[in-house]
Amino acid sequence: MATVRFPDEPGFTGRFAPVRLEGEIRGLEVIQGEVPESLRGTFYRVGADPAWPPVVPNDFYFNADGMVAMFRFENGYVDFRSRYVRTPRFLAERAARRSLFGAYRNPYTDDPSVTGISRGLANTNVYWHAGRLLASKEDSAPIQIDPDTLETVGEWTWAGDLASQTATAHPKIDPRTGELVFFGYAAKGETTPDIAYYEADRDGRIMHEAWFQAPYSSMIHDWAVTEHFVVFPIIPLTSDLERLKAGGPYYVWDGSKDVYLGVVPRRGSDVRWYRGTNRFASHIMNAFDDGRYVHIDTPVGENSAFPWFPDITGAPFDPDKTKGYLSRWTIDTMGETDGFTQRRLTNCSGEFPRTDDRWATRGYRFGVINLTDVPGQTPADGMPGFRWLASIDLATQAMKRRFAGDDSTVQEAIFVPPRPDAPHGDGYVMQLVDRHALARTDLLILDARQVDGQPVATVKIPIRMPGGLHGNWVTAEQLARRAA
Ligand code: V55
Ligand code: FE
Repeated sequence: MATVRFPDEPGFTGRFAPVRLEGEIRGLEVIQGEVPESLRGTFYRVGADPAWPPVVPNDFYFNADGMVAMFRFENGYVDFRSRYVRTPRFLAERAARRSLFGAYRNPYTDDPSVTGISRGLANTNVYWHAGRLLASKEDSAPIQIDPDTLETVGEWTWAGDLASQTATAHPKIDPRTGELVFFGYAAKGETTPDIAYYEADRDGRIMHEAWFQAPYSSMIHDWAVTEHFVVFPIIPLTSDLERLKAGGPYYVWDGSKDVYLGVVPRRGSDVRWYRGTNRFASHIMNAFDDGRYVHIDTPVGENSAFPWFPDITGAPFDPDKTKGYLSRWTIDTMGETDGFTQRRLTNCSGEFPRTDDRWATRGYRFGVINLTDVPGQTPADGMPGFRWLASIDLATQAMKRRFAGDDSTVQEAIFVPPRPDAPHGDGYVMQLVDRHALARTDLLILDARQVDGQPVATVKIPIRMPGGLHGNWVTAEQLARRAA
């Protein structure tokens, strides 16, 4: 009865088996190269790692507890820590030594003892703003954590000013102003079509709030922010309260619905919807505008890439249709029509696009992305997943690629500028590489101009780090300016 045992399902076995370990290693082993002494700061990332076996069958990692890991770079040393975010949900389940919360974002499947306790898992992103380190998931407010110890401080609602019930895990920081530009969807409760748009100033005070209604309720996982606009992509992973109450999936893929892009002027209160044919997109590499045209770079596929959200027609999941190709959407904000254009930028499918965030919201040239497919190349081990890191020069569309290696897959890469004023393109790309056959993880430090070359350094983490989602670099100077 008291046995802790994870289900014998693909999502919880082999390379996907939970690790659940919290710990510290001072001075990780560097197994290749040298860590530059000039690198001063911390790479924070979060993974979804279930603390307790799920109570529903075929659960998936979006519904698992957030495990934050940090890599602190100091004088050529790399110090590691990992710790679960102490969400109210984590603490309740820890006390009970079992899962009390049920299916993904479905409060109707919870143990009655946890009614009213936040379902947030803080498992999707960990970012820095106004001296605070925040772990976030899009169904709830973020959780502030201590940047040295990873201990949980508590829920952060912008000093109580967050009226939305949710806050995106993909806020953007405007590098010109230091403002945090963010939103909540399902902002009036699960499956509601309400969107709340916020801007917080560089000190973390909410200075702008505006409310909109989407054409239909859907996952709004990422969005675009430019100097003059914000854009909400409505992609038909749709939600429905009656289905949720009946125990159905939170999202289904509806291939009959159009895509909408809701464009709002920065700090504005009016939305204009642009419409396009059915397609899937999730993460945005970057976006920028010239006052009239808004350009958004994002991988675009035919169907949803998430196998655990079923097709509304019952059609089986088709991996070929999920392949996403980095593309540029362009919206004419002064045009007569309500359409937008799409131009494909690569013939390799991939996801987890990032740029150097010093160029977020503005015209930029370089990005990185993880690839699942490269035409003409089939890894000998046949393992699916993200097998390559690629850098792309958007001026020439030239790509540089590095294969992760046998039995290896890659997690999201981040850009690390060597100095605040370094030119665009200079610096490092850091990436965790899962070594499945060895049951460990490598942290690669790459030259951003030559991601296909020999790494600057390879740091060994002697454990697996499953469920990796997003992360960010925080400089030593930022860490020194933490909020009280
Ligand atoms: C995503 C991840 C989530 C989620 C919704 O990658 C979307 C997309 C880790 O949780 O709840
Ligand atoms: Fe994401």
